[in-house]
Amino acid sequence: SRNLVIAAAQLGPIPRAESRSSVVIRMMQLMEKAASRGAELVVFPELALTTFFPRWYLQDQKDIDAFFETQMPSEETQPLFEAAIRLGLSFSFGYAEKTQDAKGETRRFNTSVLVGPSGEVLLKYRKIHLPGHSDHEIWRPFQHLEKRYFEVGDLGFPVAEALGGRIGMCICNDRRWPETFRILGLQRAELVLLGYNTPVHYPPAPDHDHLQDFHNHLSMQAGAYQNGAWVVGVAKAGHEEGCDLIGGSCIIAPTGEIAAKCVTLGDEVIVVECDLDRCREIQDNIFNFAAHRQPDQYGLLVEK
Ligand code: CDT
Repeated sequence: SRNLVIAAAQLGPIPRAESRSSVVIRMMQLMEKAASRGAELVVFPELALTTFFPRWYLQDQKDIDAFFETQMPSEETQPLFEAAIRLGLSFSFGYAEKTQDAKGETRRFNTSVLVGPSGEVLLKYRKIHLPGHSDHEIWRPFQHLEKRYFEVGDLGFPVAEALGGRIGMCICNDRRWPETFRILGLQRAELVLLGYNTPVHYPPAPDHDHLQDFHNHLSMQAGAYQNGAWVVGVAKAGHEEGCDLIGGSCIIAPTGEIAAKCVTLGDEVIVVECDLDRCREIQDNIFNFAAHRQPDQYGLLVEK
Protein backbone atom coordinates (compact mmCIF):
# COMPACT_ATOMS: atom_id res chain seq x y z
CA SER A 1 0.00 0.00 0.00
CA ARG A 2 0.97 3.66 -0.54
CA ASN A 3 -0.64 5.56 2.29
CA LEU A 4 -0.96 9.32 2.37
CA VAL A 5 -2.71 10.83 5.39
CA ILE A 6 -4.88 13.64 4.06
CA ALA A 7 -6.85 16.34 5.87
CA ALA A 8 -9.71 18.34 4.42
CA ALA A 9 -9.65 21.70 6.21
CA GLN A 10 -13.05 23.33 5.79
CA LEU A 11 -13.30 27.06 6.47
CA GLY A 12 -16.37 28.73 7.91
CA PRO A 13 -17.51 32.13 6.66
CA ILE A 14 -14.98 34.93 6.04
CA PRO A 15 -16.52 38.40 6.33
CA ARG A 16 -15.32 41.05 3.89
CA ALA A 17 -13.71 42.96 6.75
CA GLU A 18 -11.63 40.00 7.97
CA SER A 19 -7.97 40.51 7.14
CA ARG A 20 -5.86 37.95 5.32
CA SER A 21 -3.63 37.71 8.39
CA SER A 22 -6.63 36.68 10.49
CA VAL A 23 -7.65 34.03 7.93
CA VAL A 24 -4.06 32.78 7.82
CA ILE A 25 -4.17 32.32 11.61
CA ARG A 26 -7.37 30.26 11.25
CA MET A 27 -5.73 28.17 8.53
CA MET A 28 -2.65 27.62 10.69
CA GLN A 29 -4.86 26.43 13.56
CA LEU A 30 -6.46 23.90 11.21
CA MET A 31 -3.00 22.82 10.03
CA GLU A 32 -1.88 22.25 13.64
CA LYS A 33 -4.99 20.17 14.30
CA ALA A 34 -4.46 18.16 11.12
CA ALA A 35 -0.78 17.59 11.94
CA SER A 36 -1.66 16.38 15.45
CA ARG A 37 -3.87 13.77 13.77
CA GLY A 38 -1.02 12.61 11.53
CA ALA A 39 -1.90 14.50 8.34
CA GLU A 40 0.77 14.84 5.66
CA LEU A 41 -1.35 16.93 3.29
CA VAL A 42 -3.94 19.59 4.20
CA VAL A 43 -6.46 20.74 1.59
CA PHE A 44 -8.13 24.16 1.92
CA PRO A 45 -11.03 25.69 -0.11
CA GLU A 46 -11.27 27.83 -3.24
CA LEU A 47 -10.45 31.55 -2.69
CA ALA A 48 -9.44 30.62 0.86
CA LEU A 49 -7.89 33.93 1.90
CA THR A 50 -10.89 36.25 1.53
CA THR A 51 -14.64 36.40 1.38
CA PHE A 52 -16.21 35.09 -1.86
CA PHE A 53 -16.13 38.51 -3.56
CA PRO A 54 -17.76 37.58 -6.94
CA ARG A 55 -21.09 37.97 -5.11
CA TRP A 56 -20.69 41.74 -5.53
CA TYR A 57 -20.71 43.95 -8.60
CA LEU A 58 -17.65 46.10 -7.98
CA GLN A 59 -16.85 48.89 -10.39
CA ASP A 60 -13.68 50.34 -8.94
CA GLN A 61 -10.72 48.22 -10.08
CA LYS A 62 -8.98 49.07 -6.79
CA ASP A 63 -11.83 47.41 -4.85
CA ILE A 64 -11.58 44.34 -7.08
CA ASP A 65 -7.80 44.12 -6.88
CA ALA A 66 -7.96 44.25 -3.08
CA PHE A 67 -9.05 40.60 -3.25
CA PHE A 68 -6.18 39.53 -5.53
CA GLU A 69 -2.67 38.29 -4.68
CA THR A 70 0.22 39.62 -6.73
CA GLN A 71 2.78 37.44 -4.97
CA MET A 72 2.66 33.97 -3.44
CA PRO A 73 3.80 33.79 -0.74
CA SER A 74 3.24 37.39 0.28
CA GLU A 75 4.03 39.02 3.59
CA GLU A 76 0.57 38.02 4.89
CA THR A 77 0.65 34.42 3.60
CA GLN A 78 4.29 33.69 4.46
CA PRO A 79 3.35 32.43 7.99
CA LEU A 80 1.22 29.71 6.38
CA PHE A 81 4.20 28.47 4.40
CA GLU A 82 6.42 28.63 7.49
CA ALA A 83 3.89 26.70 9.59
CA ALA A 84 3.70 23.97 6.94
CA ILE A 85 7.50 23.70 6.81
CA ARG A 86 7.66 23.53 10.63
CA LEU A 87 4.97 20.81 10.71
CA GLY A 88 6.42 18.95 7.71
CA LEU A 89 3.13 19.28 5.84
CA SER A 90 2.10 19.79 2.25
CA PHE A 91 -0.98 21.92 1.64
CA SER A 92 -3.18 23.23 -1.14
CA PHE A 93 -5.40 26.30 -1.22
CA GLY A 94 -7.13 28.62 -3.63
CA TYR A 95 -6.62 32.35 -4.17
CA ALA A 96 -7.34 35.11 -6.65
CA GLU A 97 -4.17 35.55 -8.71
CA LYS A 98 -3.18 38.78 -10.47
CA THR A 99 -0.15 38.39 -12.66
CA GLN A 100 1.65 39.83 -15.70
CA ASP A 101 2.17 37.65 -18.75
CA ALA A 102 5.26 37.65 -20.98
CA LYS A 103 3.83 40.59 -22.96
CA GLY A 104 3.35 42.63 -19.80
CA GLU A 105 -0.48 42.22 -19.90
CA THR A 106 -2.28 41.96 -16.56
CA ARG A 107 -4.11 38.66 -16.12
CA ARG A 108 -6.45 37.57 -13.36
CA PHE A 109 -7.21 33.94 -12.54
CA ASN A 110 -9.01 31.86 -9.92
CA THR A 111 -6.02 29.76 -8.93
CA SER A 112 -4.99 26.95 -6.62
CA VAL A 113 -1.55 25.70 -5.67
CA LEU A 114 -0.15 22.58 -4.08
CA VAL A 115 2.78 23.41 -1.83
CA GLY A 116 5.29 20.75 -0.73
CA PRO A 117 6.77 20.21 2.75
CA SER A 118 9.72 22.51 2.03
CA GLY A 119 7.45 25.35 0.94
CA GLU A 120 7.96 24.78 -2.79
CA VAL A 121 5.04 25.01 -5.26
CA LEU A 122 4.56 21.49 -6.67
CA LEU A 123 1.54 22.20 -8.85
CA LYS A 124 -0.50 25.19 -9.97
CA TYR A 125 -3.95 25.17 -11.54
CA ARG A 126 -6.10 28.01 -12.91
CA LYS A 127 -9.87 27.44 -12.92
CA ILE A 128 -11.28 26.58 -16.34
CA HIS A 129 -15.06 26.33 -15.85
CA LEU A 130 -15.98 29.81 -14.63
CA PRO A 131 -19.66 29.86 -13.63
CA GLY A 132 -22.10 32.72 -13.37
CA HIS A 133 -22.24 35.83 -15.56
CA SER A 134 -20.20 38.90 -16.60
CA ASP A 135 -22.74 41.71 -16.32
CA HIS A 136 -24.53 43.17 -13.33
CA GLU A 137 -27.85 41.29 -13.05
CA ILE A 138 -29.79 43.36 -10.57
CA TRP A 139 -32.70 40.91 -10.26
CA ARG A 140 -30.41 38.52 -8.36
CA PRO A 141 -30.27 38.72 -4.56
CA PHE A 142 -26.50 38.37 -4.96
CA GLN A 143 -24.21 38.21 -7.98
CA HIS A 144 -21.97 35.42 -9.27
CA LEU A 145 -19.49 37.45 -11.35
CA GLU A 146 -16.65 34.99 -11.85
CA LYS A 147 -16.90 35.52 -15.61
CA ARG A 148 -16.29 39.24 -15.01
CA TYR A 149 -13.40 39.03 -12.59
CA PHE A 150 -11.44 36.03 -13.93
CA GLU A 151 -10.15 34.72 -17.24
CA VAL A 152 -10.45 31.06 -18.21
CA GLY A 153 -7.39 29.24 -16.87
CA ASP A 154 -4.50 28.79 -19.30
CA LEU A 155 -2.65 25.88 -17.73
CA GLY A 156 -4.93 23.01 -18.79
CA PHE A 157 -5.50 20.30 -16.18
CA PRO A 158 -1.97 19.37 -15.13
CA VAL A 159 -1.14 16.26 -13.10
CA ALA A 160 2.07 16.13 -11.07
CA GLU A 161 4.07 13.24 -9.65
CA ALA A 162 4.17 14.37 -6.04
CA LEU A 163 3.91 13.08 -2.47
CA GLY A 164 4.31 9.50 -3.71
CA GLY A 165 1.38 9.66 -6.13
CA ARG A 166 -0.12 11.41 -9.14
CA ILE A 167 -2.00 14.55 -8.13
CA GLY A 168 -4.35 16.84 -10.06
CA MET A 169 -6.50 19.76 -9.02
CA CYS A 170 -9.70 21.46 -10.08
CA ILE A 171 -11.79 24.24 -8.57
CA CYS A 172 -15.44 24.34 -7.56
CA ASN A 173 -17.63 24.50 -10.70
CA ASP A 174 -15.05 22.31 -12.51
CA ARG A 175 -16.22 19.38 -10.36
CA ARG A 176 -19.65 19.35 -12.01
CA TRP A 177 -18.12 18.60 -15.42
CA PRO A 178 -17.25 14.96 -16.19
CA GLU A 179 -14.65 16.25 -18.68
CA THR A 180 -12.62 17.68 -15.80
CA PHE A 181 -12.27 14.38 -14.02
CA ARG A 182 -11.81 12.43 -17.25
CA ILE A 183 -8.92 14.66 -18.40
CA LEU A 184 -7.28 14.09 -15.02
CA GLY A 185 -8.16 10.39 -15.17
CA LEU A 186 -6.58 10.04 -18.62
CA GLN A 187 -3.36 11.29 -17.02
CA ARG A 188 -3.70 8.57 -14.38
CA ALA A 189 -4.41 10.97 -11.53
CA GLU A 190 -4.73 9.11 -8.22
CA LEU A 191 -5.75 12.09 -6.13
CA VAL A 192 -7.81 15.15 -7.08
CA LEU A 193 -7.80 18.15 -4.75
CA LEU A 194 -10.54 20.74 -5.02
CA GLY A 195 -12.07 23.58 -3.10
CA TYR A 196 -15.49 25.17 -3.49
CA ASN A 197 -17.73 28.13 -2.56
CA THR A 198 -21.27 27.01 -3.39
CA PRO A 199 -24.28 29.13 -2.43
CA VAL A 200 -27.35 27.21 -1.24
CA HIS A 201 -29.50 29.54 -3.33
CA TYR A 202 -29.15 29.31 -7.10
CA PRO A 203 -31.10 32.32 -8.44
CA PRO A 204 -31.69 31.02 -12.03
CA ALA A 205 -33.29 27.78 -10.73
CA PRO A 206 -34.33 28.23 -7.09
CA ASP A 207 -36.32 24.97 -7.19
CA HIS A 208 -32.94 23.24 -7.05
CA ASP A 209 -31.79 24.90 -3.83
CA HIS A 210 -32.58 21.79 -1.77
CA LEU A 211 -30.39 19.71 -4.13
CA GLN A 212 -27.13 21.64 -3.65
CA ASP A 213 -25.56 19.15 -1.21
CA PHE A 214 -26.77 16.21 -3.31
CA HIS A 215 -25.33 17.62 -6.55
CA ASN A 216 -22.06 18.44 -4.79
CA HIS A 217 -21.53 14.88 -3.61
CA LEU A 218 -23.03 13.32 -6.75
CA SER A 219 -20.48 15.10 -8.96
CA MET A 220 -17.45 14.39 -6.80
CA GLN A 221 -18.36 10.75 -6.06
CA ALA A 222 -18.99 10.09 -9.76
CA GLY A 223 -15.67 11.76 -10.66
CA ALA A 224 -13.83 9.61 -8.12
CA TYR A 225 -15.44 6.32 -9.18
CA GLN A 226 -15.38 6.82 -12.95
CA ASN A 227 -11.66 7.57 -12.86
CA GLY A 228 -10.55 5.48 -9.90
CA ALA A 229 -9.12 8.41 -7.94
CA TRP A 230 -9.30 9.72 -4.41
CA VAL A 231 -11.12 13.07 -4.34
CA VAL A 232 -10.79 15.65 -1.59
CA GLY A 233 -13.50 18.32 -1.81
CA VAL A 234 -13.31 21.22 0.63
CA ALA A 235 -15.88 23.93 1.23
CA LYS A 236 -15.89 27.47 2.39
CA ALA A 237 -19.13 27.07 4.30
CA GLY A 238 -21.74 28.87 6.35
CA HIS A 239 -23.44 32.24 6.39
CA GLU A 240 -21.04 34.66 4.68
CA GLU A 241 -22.06 38.28 4.06
CA GLY A 242 -25.77 37.41 3.88
CA CYS A 243 -25.21 34.38 1.63
CA ASP A 244 -25.47 30.73 2.80
CA LEU A 245 -22.72 28.47 1.47
CA ILE A 246 -22.99 24.67 1.62
CA GLY A 247 -20.52 22.61 3.67
CA GLY A 248 -20.23 18.87 3.19
CA SER A 249 -16.45 18.82 2.73
CA CYS A 250 -15.39 15.23 2.25
CA ILE A 251 -12.74 12.72 1.32
CA ILE A 252 -13.94 10.20 -1.28
CA ALA A 253 -12.38 6.82 -2.06
CA PRO A 254 -11.77 5.61 -5.64
CA THR A 255 -14.87 3.41 -5.21
CA GLY A 256 -16.95 6.59 -4.93
CA GLU A 257 -17.62 6.03 -1.23
CA ILE A 258 -17.36 8.95 1.17
CA ALA A 259 -14.63 8.01 3.66
CA ALA A 260 -15.13 11.07 5.90
CA LYS A 261 -17.33 14.15 5.83
CA CYS A 262 -17.52 17.41 7.78
CA VAL A 263 -20.60 17.82 9.95
CA THR A 264 -20.50 21.59 10.65
CA LEU A 265 -20.57 24.77 8.58
CA GLY A 266 -17.52 26.19 10.35
CA ASP A 267 -13.76 25.68 10.54
CA GLU A 268 -13.39 21.89 10.76
CA VAL A 269 -10.80 19.24 9.96
CA ILE A 270 -11.37 15.64 8.84
CA VAL A 271 -8.52 13.20 8.30
CA VAL A 272 -8.30 9.96 6.30
CA GLU A 273 -5.40 7.63 5.61
CA CYS A 274 -5.69 7.26 1.83
CA ASP A 275 -4.09 4.24 0.18
CA LEU A 276 -3.24 5.41 -3.32
CA ASP A 277 -2.82 1.78 -4.41
CA ARG A 278 -6.59 1.42 -4.05
CA CYS A 279 -6.94 3.35 -7.33
CA ARG A 280 -5.90 0.12 -9.06
CA GLU A 281 -9.12 -1.58 -7.87
CA ILE A 282 -10.98 0.66 -10.30
CA GLN A 283 -8.34 1.69 -12.86
CA ASP A 284 -7.34 -1.94 -13.57
CA ASN A 285 -10.87 -3.30 -13.69
CA ILE A 286 -14.22 -1.69 -14.48
CA PHE A 287 -12.57 1.54 -15.71
CA ASN A 288 -9.49 0.04 -17.32
CA PHE A 289 -9.31 2.68 -20.06
CA ALA A 290 -6.95 0.70 -22.33
CA ALA A 291 -9.22 -2.34 -22.27
CA HIS A 292 -12.68 -0.78 -22.39
CA ARG A 293 -12.68 2.86 -23.45
CA GLN A 294 -13.94 3.62 -27.01
CA PRO A 295 -12.42 7.01 -27.92
CA ASP A 296 -13.23 6.55 -31.64
CA GLN A 297 -16.89 6.96 -30.66
CA TYR A 298 -16.39 10.11 -28.60
CA GLY A 299 -15.61 12.69 -31.32
CA LEU A 300 -18.55 14.95 -30.36
CA LEU A 301 -17.00 15.50 -26.95
CA VAL A 302 -14.31 17.74 -28.37
CA GLU A 303 -16.39 19.55 -30.99
CA LYS A 304 -17.56 23.09 -30.24
N1 CDT B 1 -17.41 28.94 -6.95
C1 CDT B 1 -18.21 28.26 -7.79
O1 CDT B 1 -17.76 27.83 -8.85
N2 CDT B 1 -19.50 28.12 -7.44
C2 CDT B 1 -20.51 27.50 -8.27
C3 CDT B 1 -21.82 28.04 -7.88
C4 CDT B 1 -22.91 27.67 -8.78
S1 CDT B 1 -22.94 28.48 -10.29
C5 CDT B 1 -23.42 30.07 -9.95
C6 CDT B 1 -20.53 25.98 -8.16
O2 CDT B 1 -20.55 25.33 -9.22
O3 CDT B 1 -20.59 25.44 -7.07
